[in-house]
Amino acid sequence: MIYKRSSALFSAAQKVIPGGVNSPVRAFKAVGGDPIFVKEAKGAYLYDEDGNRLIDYINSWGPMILGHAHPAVVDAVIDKAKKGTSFGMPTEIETQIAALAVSMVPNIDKIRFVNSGTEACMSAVRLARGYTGKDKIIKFAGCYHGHSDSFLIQAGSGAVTFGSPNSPGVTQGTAQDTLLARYNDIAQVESIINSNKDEIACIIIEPVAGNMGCIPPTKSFLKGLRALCDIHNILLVFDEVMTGFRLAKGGAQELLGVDADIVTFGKVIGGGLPVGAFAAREEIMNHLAPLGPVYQAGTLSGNPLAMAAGLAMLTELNENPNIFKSLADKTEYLHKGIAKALKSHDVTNTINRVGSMISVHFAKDAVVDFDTAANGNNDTFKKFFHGMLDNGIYIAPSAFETWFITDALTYEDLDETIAAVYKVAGDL
Ligand code: HOZ
Repeated sequence: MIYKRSSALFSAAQKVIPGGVNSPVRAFKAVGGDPIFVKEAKGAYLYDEDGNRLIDYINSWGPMILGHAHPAVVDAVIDKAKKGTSFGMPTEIETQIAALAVSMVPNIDKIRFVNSGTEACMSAVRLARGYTGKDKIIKFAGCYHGHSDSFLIQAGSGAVTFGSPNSPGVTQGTAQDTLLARYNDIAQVESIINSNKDEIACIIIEPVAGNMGCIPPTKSFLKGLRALCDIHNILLVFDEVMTGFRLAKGGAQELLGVDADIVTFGKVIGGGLPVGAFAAREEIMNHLAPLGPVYQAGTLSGNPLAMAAGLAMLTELNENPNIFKSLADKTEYLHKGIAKALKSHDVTNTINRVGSMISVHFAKDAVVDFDTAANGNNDTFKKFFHGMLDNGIYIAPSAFETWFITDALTYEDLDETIAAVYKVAGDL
């Protein structure tokens, strides 16, 4: 494929934007080459600035669960835009989407909208600290909860891809309040809690990890966390930025049958516009200003265009609950096809999948935490990435990311993807 115009646009971008991108994960630094500039997208396909059509497995890193430019979402945004784009005053649609979200997700009575998953997680931790009166938090190596200071400690996603899991600029004082544990290792979490008695406000976790590639929790791990939180008066925060409204109507809480105290959202909840949210039981949420003392705010929070997109998206999902099963079926089909194709060429791999999230780890052993994810062969990943791209398939340009399946993908698209893996596997 030819990427002449993309490369020219990238050169121009680098002169005025650091690294030419507004979020590091978009750069191709981990795989080599220049990032591809998108012209437009529709359904399961991206169309780049050079006129190539690509089957999209990033889907804006998760939000486009119905495919790009879904008519219900686009129409809702256009309609709203004609009536004004921001007021900094309450609007009825905020209550409509809040009521719908609260009805779909277990264990939440109230929800507050913000502008990104980063803001949602940052605010959730402040709320947990304000509610419990404790300072420390536990996070897991390889989990990524956005780029706010408390979370850039052994962070996944772009932070690990670009070699700054502990970013400069995060003060020692902030870092010391974030305690680090291994994903899927309940004994280690228990020992950290015992060494920090009555100091831990919350445990924050991606209930299905998606920022070190996809890593499912073991059956007992999340239940073990719930039990420890109950015993030690710690709040369990599920970062459902990726899993929310994707794995089930009620997200990972519903799919995995474990209750969280605070849940954060991003991606799908905004239908592709900048939306995040955090939610909890009433007694916790009432600690937020203006009702309570924990301050959190935003001029563009609950923005009418963003709320219109989110409401249209959640309405579609709510009215078509079979969609989650259909997405999972497509993902399983893809999993089986890719596994067969890689096996046909004896390529070492481990494929992890939960619902409509899937990752191919080029690792020999089970991938259950950050260390086992990092054991994957990055050279193989690079070749795989570029081979797939040459065959019109766009996956994330890093081994530490998840593929997101969209409802717009047909079984023909999946077959085209699997056929590409057969072609590429011979060169891995
Ligand atoms: N969680 C997303 C990637 N894993 C974030 C995307 C971004 O940082 O741009």
